[in-house]
Amino acid sequence: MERLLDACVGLKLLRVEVKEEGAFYGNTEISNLYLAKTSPKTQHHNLMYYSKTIYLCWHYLTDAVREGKNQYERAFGISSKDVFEALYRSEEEMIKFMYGLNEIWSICGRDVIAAFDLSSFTVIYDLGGGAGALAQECVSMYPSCTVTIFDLPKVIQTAKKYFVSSEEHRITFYEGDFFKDPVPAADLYILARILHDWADEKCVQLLTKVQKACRPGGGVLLIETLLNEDKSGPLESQLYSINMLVQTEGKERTPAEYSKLLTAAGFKEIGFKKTGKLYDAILGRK
Ligand code: SAM
Ligand code: ASE
Repeated sequence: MERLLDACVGLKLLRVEVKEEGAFYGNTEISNLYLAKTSPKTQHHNLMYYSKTIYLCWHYLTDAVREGKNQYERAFGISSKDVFEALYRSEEEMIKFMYGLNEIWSICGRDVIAAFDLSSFTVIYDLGGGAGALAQECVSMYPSCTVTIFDLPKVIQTAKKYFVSSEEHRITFYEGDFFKDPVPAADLYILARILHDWADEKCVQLLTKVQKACRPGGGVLLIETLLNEDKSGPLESQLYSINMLVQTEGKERTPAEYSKLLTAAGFKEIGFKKTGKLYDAILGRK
């Protein structure tokens, strides 16, 4: 126990005070903020997801590099072709994924929603909006908008049951598959951590559908972690890109790569905003 506690001091997760009676350990400020389960900025579920699911896929990194594909089959014995069928292999796994992904927005949700002035958009769809933390950020920042969370039926049902309060009248839900079903008309479509799940071809397919459904004067807001143009960094984005390799069909991209996808789908006036945190914002106009 002493060695474990001392290593945690080395990691700056704990602090130690050595007295005559013995060593006294306590949380550091950063542990109280991000690790304590009850903190409003807790990353507990996110880290548990890394430890229990993602870590197992990274174990097969050499295979992932050789084959250029995700490692669900080796890590979990799942041979499903569909990425989200594998990610949602049980209801429990789906809920853990949704909790984990939602938590980061308590740290950088405000930054990505405030990166561009979105006040002219009233009807907003959050495609693949999951547990709804960004939708909540949006309605609290822009008083005249409504946000519809568009996601797979079982995700929407879970979002309603565990995540979004029914008191929040400016958030509504839409059950669908954004590759197969029609996308309703709106002023703005938010796609947060959607394109990084998919290969270029599927991204253009989805963006083209969104561009066609988009009202005149409307746009699309991508929220992703941006790589430097020469891919020399940032380290977090490079590592997240490997995460996408071992877990999905996608990758993290540079501004030029996102421009190319948006342009191919017919979007114009593409703008980029680096937030200084993990996730950045990209706006394209119809
Ligand atoms: N936007 C959320 C965020 O950034 O926290 C969630 C991002 S998560 C990586 C991808 C989301 O896309 C999941 O909620 C997933 O259920 C949804 N999704 C995946 N395939 C989909 C499809 N074919 N139709 C609709 N939603 C889909
Ligand atoms: C995906 C995002 C993730 C698909 C699988 C994933 C993440 C982990 N596994 O689109 C990222 C979650 N982590 C953070 C810090 O946001």
